[in-house]
Amino acid sequence: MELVQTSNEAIALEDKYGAHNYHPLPVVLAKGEGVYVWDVEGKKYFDFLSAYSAVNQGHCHPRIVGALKAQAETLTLTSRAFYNDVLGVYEKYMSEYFGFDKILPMNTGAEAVETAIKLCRKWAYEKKGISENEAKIIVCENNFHGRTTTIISFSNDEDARKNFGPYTSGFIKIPYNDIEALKTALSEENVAGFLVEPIQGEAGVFVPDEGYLAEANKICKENNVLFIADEVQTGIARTGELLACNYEEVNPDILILGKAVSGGVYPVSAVLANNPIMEVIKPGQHGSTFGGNPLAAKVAMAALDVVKDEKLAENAKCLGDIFRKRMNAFIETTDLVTKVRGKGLLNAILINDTPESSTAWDICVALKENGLLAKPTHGNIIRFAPPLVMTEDELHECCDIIEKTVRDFVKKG
Ligand code: IF1
Repeated sequence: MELVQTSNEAIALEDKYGAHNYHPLPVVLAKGEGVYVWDVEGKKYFDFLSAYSAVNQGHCHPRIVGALKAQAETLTLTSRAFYNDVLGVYEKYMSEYFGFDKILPMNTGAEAVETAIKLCRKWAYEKKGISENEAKIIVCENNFHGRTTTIISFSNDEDARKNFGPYTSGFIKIPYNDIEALKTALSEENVAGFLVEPIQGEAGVFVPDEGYLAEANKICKENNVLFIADEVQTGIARTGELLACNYEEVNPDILILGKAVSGGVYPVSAVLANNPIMEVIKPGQHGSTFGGNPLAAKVAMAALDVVKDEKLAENAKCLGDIFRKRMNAFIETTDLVTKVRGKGLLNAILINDTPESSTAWDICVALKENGLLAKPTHGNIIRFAPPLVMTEDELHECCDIIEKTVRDFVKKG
């Protein structure tokens, strides 16, 4: 097996042999441990992206890797053609951990979102009595729910959507954080569900008004419409609660999880619902080769034990408050950063330049030089999402790096 010796070699290989579906920051990572990653040349960085909130438990957490290794030497995949001795235990664990009757285990976040859409539609036809093929699901503008053809059908991000048609119909788009718009949409015929991110991550960490989720959930219930929470990015303690929905005591009808369910060690996602909804799925009506495999199940249980045992939600809440306090104080001293927003350790800063400018990107390159990895979301917004195992001292060190980098940064002419 060929080994990469230098970062440039790795970049050249990806450029030559890999599809160009990403534009990564120019850094080649070779090792991760906790809040740190190292590049091929051995330079150490704080990871302030956590693989888009998949590595909440820190890189290569020993308990999660230990669970992976043990199960990998025992039984990795049986398919669902047969039972195995892990899946039922995992299903019970997840149902009790998140407070639902049942789980439908999948692998990626997008697969879980697709599963939730299918579940919602089938429930609408078989329980709500909507005429077949007429079900509508309300979604929000500037959403991000994954990259399958159906999901990008209701995206308004031209990069994610253009030239991937023809598109899937059956979706109503409304502005995010707008209860009146939701009420209007709910008055339309054949509405089956409302799919929403509790905080819009990719859109730039948009935190809705206090009470938005609770009011949205309430009017959905009043209209017999399923409230579907996509907590793929906001879940698993990222925002300072186990689920962002917990801030408003919202119990979604369908909960979508992914990313940090496994601590970034293995692709694991899940859809959770109570029996009146989940029971519309009968044998042979949905599935996946790897969905709920023993390896995924053991890894996920270890990863979720870590969340509880290491009190990651409490830590995220506490460190998030410290982070925003420091950034707000810093913003008073510079005109290059205009705002910080977020909840727990899902935050973003707004750079005082146009979305089309390269300023946010250039700042991220400078942050990299100074030992901290982050990446812009859209244009002039930089997302900051470190692993939730970070200590207060490490967070202050990261804030020092961010502040120094911005202070020293001179906008390119
Ligand atoms: C990319 C960010 C994007 C998600 C929510 C479902 C999914 C995601 C709320 C799908 C995935 C990832 C995808 C990755 C970059 C990252 C991301 F917001 F997290 F930064 F793109 F918007 N629901 N988000 O955030 O989960 O199928 O990827 O497991 O596609 O570039 P997935």
